[in-house]
Amino acid sequence: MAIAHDGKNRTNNAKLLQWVDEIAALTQPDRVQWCDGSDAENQKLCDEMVAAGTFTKLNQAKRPNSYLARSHPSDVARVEDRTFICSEKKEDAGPTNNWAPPAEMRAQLKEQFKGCMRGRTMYVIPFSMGPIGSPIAQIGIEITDSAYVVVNMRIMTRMGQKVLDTLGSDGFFIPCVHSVGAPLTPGQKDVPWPCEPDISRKAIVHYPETREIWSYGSGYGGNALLGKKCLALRIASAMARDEGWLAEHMLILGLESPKGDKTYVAAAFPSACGKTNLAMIVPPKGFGNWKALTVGDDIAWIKPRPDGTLRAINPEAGFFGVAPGTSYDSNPMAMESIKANTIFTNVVLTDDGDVWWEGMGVEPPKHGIDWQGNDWTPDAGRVGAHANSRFTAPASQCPTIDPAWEDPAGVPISAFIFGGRLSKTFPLVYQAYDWNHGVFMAATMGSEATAAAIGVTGIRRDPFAMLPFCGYNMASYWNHWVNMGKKSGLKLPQIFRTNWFRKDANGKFAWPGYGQNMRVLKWIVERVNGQVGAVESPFGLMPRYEDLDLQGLDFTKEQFAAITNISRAEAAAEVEEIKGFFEKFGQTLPPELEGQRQEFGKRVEKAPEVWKVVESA
Ligand code: SAT
Ligand code: MN
Repeated sequence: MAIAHDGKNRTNNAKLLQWVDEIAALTQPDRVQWCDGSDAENQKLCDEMVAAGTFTKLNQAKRPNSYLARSHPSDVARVEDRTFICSEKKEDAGPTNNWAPPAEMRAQLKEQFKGCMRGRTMYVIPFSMGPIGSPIAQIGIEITDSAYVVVNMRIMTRMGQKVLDTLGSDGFFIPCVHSVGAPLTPGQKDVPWPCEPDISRKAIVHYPETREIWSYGSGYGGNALLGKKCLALRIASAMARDEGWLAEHMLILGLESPKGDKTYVAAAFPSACGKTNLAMIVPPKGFGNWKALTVGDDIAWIKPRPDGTLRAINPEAGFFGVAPGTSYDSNPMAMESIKANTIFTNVVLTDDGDVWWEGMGVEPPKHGIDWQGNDWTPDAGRVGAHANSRFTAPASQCPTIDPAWEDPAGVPISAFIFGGRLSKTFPLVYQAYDWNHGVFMAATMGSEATAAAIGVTGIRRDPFAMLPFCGYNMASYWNHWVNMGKKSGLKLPQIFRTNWFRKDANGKFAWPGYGQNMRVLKWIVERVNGQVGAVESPFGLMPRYEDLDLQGLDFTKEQFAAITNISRAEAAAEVEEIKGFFEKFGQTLPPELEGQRQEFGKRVEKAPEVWKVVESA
């Protein structure tokens, strides 16, 4: 029986039409709907999800046009063990990715996708990662049987008819197939959050060589909104390697000096380091007339342009942010961004139809409904919002969104910043001596392994914050970065490492963090523009006390010492740990990085037992 298509006439791209027919024939949905991205289409889907119990409409006075969804309790995060990079050769996926032979994986997926959309609608979502028509943007088409995915993709990407118009009759697109993987038998009633109950059958699969994505069994953002981590990082990183650009897990921030000069930086941090907060940083009171403007909070696509600049776009159009801990103290701009037109997933529903989460900075409601749909009170002995509960909000709603955030040409990047959460050893900020030293600093970044993880020493490395997102061999990715530094005519950004999380002798954070990080950003901007001093340390170039603008902050030289002193023994342990880490990559490790490790070792050897920045000044 022919499957009814709604909106098929929206494109004449023969390849696309044929592919959609093939997927429909395989998955057997009840009907196919081509999405146009209109308000009317979105409203209809939201209304249908409210009727089905997938969505709860929030109080329209408190959160206009906003909804709450609750996931299945088993479907709350990315599934890294079920995420695969299926390159033809195993070594091309590298030691840090799950690999499976592509032919085998294709055969398995074909079985799993057979009839998997029965009883459901198959949606065809044309989307652009990046401003439509930008030379840095890419078009993807996601097929999904989840209306939740459609309405989230509409916020997170530029979606709908305009994309099909730009694609034209023979444009290139990245095909992305997604199913929640829980087909309905005739007459069976659907559940609000269908997904594959058997974890071993979930599969988030990438074919980097043929630029395809197939995702089965999960409705969670990172597994289902395929434009984000799957396309914009895993597939795009492989494209970037082949085509000479960078697809990075980075925020993009514009810093405007009181004189009106603008410097753009891109920054990568592992999770739980306050990346979204930094992307929307508000400079502290009395801090001149510096302005910080947001271009993106998660992903940057960066291309060398003919004038030698590296220009970055935010491929996304929305924020998919973690709710718990987001408050007017930690991130006021995020709070402003989610006042309306927002989808919340797995937070607490209050009795007056609003949302709440731990760390929201307001009194908990006396009673609410928790993320699992149960009655909840603050004394329940369990959290109300899931730790990975999320908001999906349009980036345009951020009060500090940069005027150039949708500039198709992108913004010029002058500095890369890499960070981690490290309680000792690592200073507040340091600058690379040169490009390869910066690549080394980024390749070895990470956060402290928690004390609870027995047997794990020191640092959980998360190179470039790309560990779960690099679509090919991590060491080859490092080599791609090294190669970028060899290209002639490029105005290479300066590279920095930061650590907001160092603790003092009493175990207290030695740096106030949050908005005060603007002081470090200012030093970075002034370094880039050659306006401020630095001294050489074993780690890199570091500010002296007088180089850091500490006006209005009561921060003594002793406190400064607590975030900048370097213990030779601790630094030497780091040199050794990196050796073990690099060994995992065998022959694929770029020799430049082992060379950098040895240089670092020599600087450490020469250092006094306790290296102090003030004495070197
Ligand atoms: O888990 S997601 O990939 O959806 C979001 C994130 O990790 O930044
Ligand atoms: Mn991320």
